[in-house]
Amino acid sequence: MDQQRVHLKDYRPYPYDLKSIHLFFDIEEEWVCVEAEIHFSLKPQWIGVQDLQQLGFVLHGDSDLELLGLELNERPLKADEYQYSTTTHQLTLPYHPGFTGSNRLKTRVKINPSTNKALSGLYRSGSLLCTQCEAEGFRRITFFPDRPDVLTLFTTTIQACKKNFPVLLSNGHLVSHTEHQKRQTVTWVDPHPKPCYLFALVAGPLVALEDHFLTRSQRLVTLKLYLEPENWEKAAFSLQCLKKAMAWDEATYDREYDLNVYHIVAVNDFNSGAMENKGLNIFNAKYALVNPRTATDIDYEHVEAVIAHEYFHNWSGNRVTCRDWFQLSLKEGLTVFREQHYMADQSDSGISLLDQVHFLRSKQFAEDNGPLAHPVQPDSYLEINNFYTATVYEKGAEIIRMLKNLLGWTVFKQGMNHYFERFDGQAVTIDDFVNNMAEVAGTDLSAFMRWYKQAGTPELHWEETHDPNNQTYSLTLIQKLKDNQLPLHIPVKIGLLEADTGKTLLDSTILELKDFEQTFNFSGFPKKPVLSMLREFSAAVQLKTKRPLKDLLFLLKHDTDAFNQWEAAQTIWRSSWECHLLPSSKTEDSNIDSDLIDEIVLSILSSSKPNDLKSALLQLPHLTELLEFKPGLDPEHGFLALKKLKTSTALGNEKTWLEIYEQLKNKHRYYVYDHTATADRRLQNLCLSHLVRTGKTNHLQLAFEQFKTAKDMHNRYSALSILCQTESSFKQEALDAFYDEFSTDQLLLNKWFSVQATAEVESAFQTVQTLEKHPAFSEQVPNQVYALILGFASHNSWVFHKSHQATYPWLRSWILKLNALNPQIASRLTEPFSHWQKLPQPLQMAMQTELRALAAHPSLSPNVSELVTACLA
Ligand code: HT7
Ligand code: ZN
Repeated sequence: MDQQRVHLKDYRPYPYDLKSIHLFFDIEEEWVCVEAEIHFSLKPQWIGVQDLQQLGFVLHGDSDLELLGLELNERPLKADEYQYSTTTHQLTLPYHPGFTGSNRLKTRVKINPSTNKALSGLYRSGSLLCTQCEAEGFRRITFFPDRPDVLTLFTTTIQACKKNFPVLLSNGHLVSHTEHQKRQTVTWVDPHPKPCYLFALVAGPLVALEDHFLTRSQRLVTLKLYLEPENWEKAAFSLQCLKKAMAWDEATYDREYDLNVYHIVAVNDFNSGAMENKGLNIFNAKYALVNPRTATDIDYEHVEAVIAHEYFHNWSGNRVTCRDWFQLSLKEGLTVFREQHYMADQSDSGISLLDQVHFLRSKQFAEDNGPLAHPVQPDSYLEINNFYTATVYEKGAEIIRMLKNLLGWTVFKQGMNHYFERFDGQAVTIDDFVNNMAEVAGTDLSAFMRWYKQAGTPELHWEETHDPNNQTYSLTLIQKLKDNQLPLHIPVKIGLLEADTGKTLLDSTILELKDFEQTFNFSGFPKKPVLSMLREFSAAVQLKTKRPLKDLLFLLKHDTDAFNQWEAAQTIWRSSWECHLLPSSKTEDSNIDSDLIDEIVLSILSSSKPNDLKSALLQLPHLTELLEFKPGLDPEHGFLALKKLKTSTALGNEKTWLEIYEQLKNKHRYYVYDHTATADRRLQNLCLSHLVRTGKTNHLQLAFEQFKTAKDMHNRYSALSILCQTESSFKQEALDAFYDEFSTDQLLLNKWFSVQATAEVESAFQTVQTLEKHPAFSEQVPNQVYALILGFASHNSWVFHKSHQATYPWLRSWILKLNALNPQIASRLTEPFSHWQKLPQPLQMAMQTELRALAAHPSLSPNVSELVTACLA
């Protein structure tokens, strides 16, 4: 089917009010019959407008719906009383004067969840049936106006065999449960009007862990995490996180939960991370199920963040929702921001900001700088599922953080409260959000609004002058944007330090850059101070002005701002990598020799900084990030230079790495997920990875020992992944042992695939090709495809490009395989081909060949087609 492009400018309000929908699901083994009873009437404001004849009652559907019956106000409709388009799958009831009153449309359709491999709509995951309706999955369940601005009250009745489907869930409160012979029937009522993308249903053999939360207005909420019985021991942490997030949202944003129940279900087959369906979140098991035996610190952190994220959506997304999908960042950017705010509040080391900036720069900046760049609010799309991007999510969150920086927390919070109260129960726009903030703050945010509309990462340059006679320091800030773009409103937080001592001369101050160029003057500076720039990464910009090495070393040592320390360290690592890249040419920073690097490493390790900050400062950039800085560089050269840097860093401080490793190794007797313990483990394993990079057998032995003796998965998996970066015999032994012990655990099996796919060793591609035929691997399980196929193509740049003659066609064949099965996953797999402009020849040409071959494919899904077309444009 030729899917039509959707344009923001074409938005028209929906002419009908939907008072309610009552859904009846009759679940059988091979099919599900869905009956929907919709109460509708023409909105009063449409009565009297001229083209009433064009105001048919339009419902979306899908090719997989088998229409069994259609009744309007109890009367079956004849074939000529409605229109059904076999291309758009829309069902239209032509306008009738009776539509101004109250009407009841009843539809009956049959669907088959077992053949639904796209995992959108109602589908089977093992022995469970579950739904995913965002963005446009509800139309695969029943005919309905599947657009976020159509809100209605949902009642859901489900009937199924008790034995196969002992648990039957939907949104809201359970109001009835009856049993008849082998079948049972339940009815759920959701008292809050919602768009259909928030509808959910789950049926199957699940067990539940239960807890309670008392809201600040004394409402007792029952919390339940439903999971398959074999995962029972992985449930507790998520509920703890949920309670913490609920309390935090009350304390920080005055947001209280609004139902008597909050249900979460963990499923194995899921296209993304989790879904915020009202009162019934559905989670990819990876983001809900952890325990020390099976999960790493990163897994725990992800669970904490995703549980909070989905919970926060209850207000930012569910109570106040989006008018149309062009407003996606209204809920996603805002909710990522709230999640990041929450995560930052969990510890005081500031490390979560560094992880956040690292992710933004490596993922979103790259996206913004390539053929898939798009504004946070795009003007048009072909397939909305392609817009669940780092730009909409992460840049969207950065925009909110900038707004907070500009307004200050107190005013920002007033604005948020006003937004939630004013728009409660409505479907609104990003403009509504920003205008509301401007109104509350009494300020003009029109230039700020451009952040949403202009694609690309702004460049920030600066020039400084010092006049000792007048004792003034002047800073000129310059923003550079794409051609024809208008200047953005950018909050630039700076500090000034005394050059001799590092003492603070000017505390953190926000400079508001609104023009292309602005100069800010500071008086009372007899000597030139050292600038601490863009503190806390106060704006999502690329810092372009190069700093001399002496400034970087100064900031690393003296700046109190963690971002500036980290930025200085990253710049030093990059320069050092460049020196290894061009050993003979004299660069400005050719004095970054290995002795200096060793000194820097030693000074960080022996400083009093917290262990997580030490680890972040000492983390060498990944090859993919470095390649972004050097367009046209052969990845092979980049890889070899990085390898030299890694080896010299490892050897230069071998004794210290070992000492710290030994100190930390036995520091924690039991696994606890807390700030100190995770920081210690981060540094411990960083030391281990350096030790193993020396190539010495005794250090390999250490890693193997850690693998064998660690009681928790974090240290176990860290050792395994370190070993996998080598060709030692320990590697295979460890991999085999891991498989033998954990192959029955879906999540650990994914780790086993991923650790091999991402290992930067010559044999990685052959290994991946062997693993894709492994009996435990299934292309129908998104987590496995992400772990093995995307793990290799997007996180193993060296081998992926090195063996391009084989790997590029291989990726194309995977995209096509998934294209037929699950187009959302297929489009995710296309992403590695979007970086071709950064590559040298002949890699560029080879990637273009694959993109053209994809474009020529006769049955390409809109998902893949949209990305391929953009890449080739
Ligand atoms: N709001 C959710 C988005 C989502 C999704 C989108 C497309 C296809 C499948 C999906 N599953 C979940 C998740 C979130 O951001 O909270
Ligand atoms: Zn979200």
